[in-house]
Amino acid sequence: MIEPGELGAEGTEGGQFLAEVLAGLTAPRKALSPKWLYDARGSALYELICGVKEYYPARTELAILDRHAGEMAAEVGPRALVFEFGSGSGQKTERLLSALEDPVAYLPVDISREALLRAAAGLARRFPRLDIRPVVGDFTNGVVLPDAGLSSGRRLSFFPGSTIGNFDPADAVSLMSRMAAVAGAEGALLIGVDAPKDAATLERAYDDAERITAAFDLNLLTRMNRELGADFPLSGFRHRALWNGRLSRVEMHLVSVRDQVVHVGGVPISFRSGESIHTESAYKWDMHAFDALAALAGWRPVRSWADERAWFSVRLYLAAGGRDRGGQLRRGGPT
Ligand code: AVI
Repeated sequence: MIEPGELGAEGTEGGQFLAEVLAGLTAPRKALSPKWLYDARGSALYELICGVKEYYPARTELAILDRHAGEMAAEVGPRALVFEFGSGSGQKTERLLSALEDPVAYLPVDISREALLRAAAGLARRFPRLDIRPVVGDFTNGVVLPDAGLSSGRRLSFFPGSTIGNFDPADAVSLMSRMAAVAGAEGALLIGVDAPKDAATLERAYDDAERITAAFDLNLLTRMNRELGADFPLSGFRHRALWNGRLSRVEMHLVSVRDQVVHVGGVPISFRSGESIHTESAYKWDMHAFDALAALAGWRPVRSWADERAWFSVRLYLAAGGRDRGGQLRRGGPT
């Protein structure tokens, strides 16, 4: 098995978790980055969420890939170098790699070492001739890929799962700009984007009846207790999902059920009853608005594939100013 590379000090978790938690919980509106939801148990719970009936994004995107991966691969061309920020379960990557013509390498980057190794091992069994170079690190903080010595066709940034929705718009532009820099002049971006829909469907998707999403959210308290010596009582908080139509996002919150004081790293943090920690936003993007967002990051739309209800789309962009497969400069909008 491939040993994963590590990012430098900038990318290690170390004291960064404590520093971010203290900053987030002493702010006027308590909030934490959703990236901390993904320890080993959090990653495993997220995989379970992808199977619950209320959580439509995962299966809808997989169906789009099943149906259209061949067309996506034809647009990307042969000998692609695929990099993926966040490695997920590898299921969607498997669909893409199977369709691509003679891909040269796959470089997944993930903050969770366990999830990264599991996904990379599965893909290595499935694609024994593919050069797989996993990197443990925080792609929200800057990443240099270990791609020395690799010559390839297009560099393709694969970002499925509507994970882009977990970034505020300005951060989403920064992240897609970073992808554009890594992908280079002939680069491509294939990205999963979830669209706005009725509030009830969205809130159920993030608060399923089996309470798996609640366990995923509450696991952040368990993680802080274990890794930071915090003393959050699990019974003192409940999970809540709400659709914020004004900002076009579903928000996850851990709501304090009473007035209480919790300690993190010896620092007392007071909660009023009903006060919450905002643990995740999942922005739902109108497709035209998303194309405009991607343009700010240097990407021009080429083509997109959606389900019948247009609930979710997988969108292909090329580096603005780059060339299409026929060697011609492309200026048009999406087909
Ligand atoms: C990883 N990400 C795209 C998921 C989402 O839909 O925002 C995380 C998630 N949170 C709750 N359910 C799923």
